[in-house]
Amino acid sequence: MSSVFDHNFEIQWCPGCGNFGILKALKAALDKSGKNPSDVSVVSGIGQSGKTPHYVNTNGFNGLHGRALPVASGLKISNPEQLVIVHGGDGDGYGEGGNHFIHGIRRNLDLNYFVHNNQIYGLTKGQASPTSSLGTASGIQPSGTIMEPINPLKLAMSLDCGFIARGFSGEPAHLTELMLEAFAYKGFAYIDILQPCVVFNKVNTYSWYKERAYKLDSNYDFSSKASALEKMEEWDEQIPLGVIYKKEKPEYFEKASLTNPPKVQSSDHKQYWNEILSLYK
Ligand SMILES: Cc1ncc(C[n+]2csc(CCOP(=O)(O)OP(=O)(O)O)c2C)c(N)n1
Ligand code: SF4
Ligand SMILES: [Mg+2]
Repeated sequence: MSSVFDHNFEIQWCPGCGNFGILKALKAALDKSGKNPSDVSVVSGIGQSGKTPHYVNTNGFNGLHGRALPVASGLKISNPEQLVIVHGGDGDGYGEGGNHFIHGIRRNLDLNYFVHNNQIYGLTKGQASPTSSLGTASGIQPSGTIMEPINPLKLAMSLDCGFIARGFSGEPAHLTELMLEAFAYKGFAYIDILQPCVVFNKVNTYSWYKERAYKLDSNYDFSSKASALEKMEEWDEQIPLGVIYKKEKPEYFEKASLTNPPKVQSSDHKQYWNEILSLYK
């Protein structure tokens, strides 16, 4: 089915890559959101996930490795009406950009942060990433990584992130619903998306995730910190999919207006636009 969010760029991901399921879910969520392409900005860093803005017909920015969140924050502050969606990778978002993940959660702008977690550095040919399991063998660590993986959901929880979810690219319809819930959430909405890399991660495959992944049902209480922490510990035998923790909290603009309105909103910055552009001609 065609979508106004389709883009004609040739897709450079390997056949069977989990990123296709994420792209499908994203376009379906955008279609369902009722937004026009000009109302949406997709921002990324570097990596296979970083290619996402090229494949969707919205405003787009593909910047430096790990630096998507600062760009997206500036964009949102200067244009609060935009729906801003940030795509990162497990290396990009939890390694090189880990600091921005922490402070992005603290700032609590109304951003959507979707991390393509394939537990490997895909673009640079398979080095261990911050979420690679202990012992993951790679070309530069043939006998396996000796670093413990981080649990990104628990990291987000420790910072009291108000929306923490986990999706799976092998379940695009379910992922679409999670993305829509993230769009509707006022504040920093974070989804860690399990994304098989069929070339460099031969352990965490579609079938490995399918054997373990299950969807949280309507009886699950996502407002309970204790239940959320319990779910976030699940991994080796079963992996929960869905909104794991959610709570309302004041987002950036509400907090800012308690003190002073952000400068960028109160000044007529458009008058400087041509002057700034002329510097780059
Ligand atoms: C500051 C910086 N460090 C390292 C690199 C090299 N580099 C490019 S992509 C990448 C790994 C990307 O891994 P991940 O974020 O997990 O994305 P994936 O390709 O797996 O989607 C690295 C290390 C870079 N471009 N910039
Ligand atoms: S190397 Fe892995 S993550 Fe990159 S496009 Fe291929 S399958 Fe996808
Ligand atoms: Mg990766």
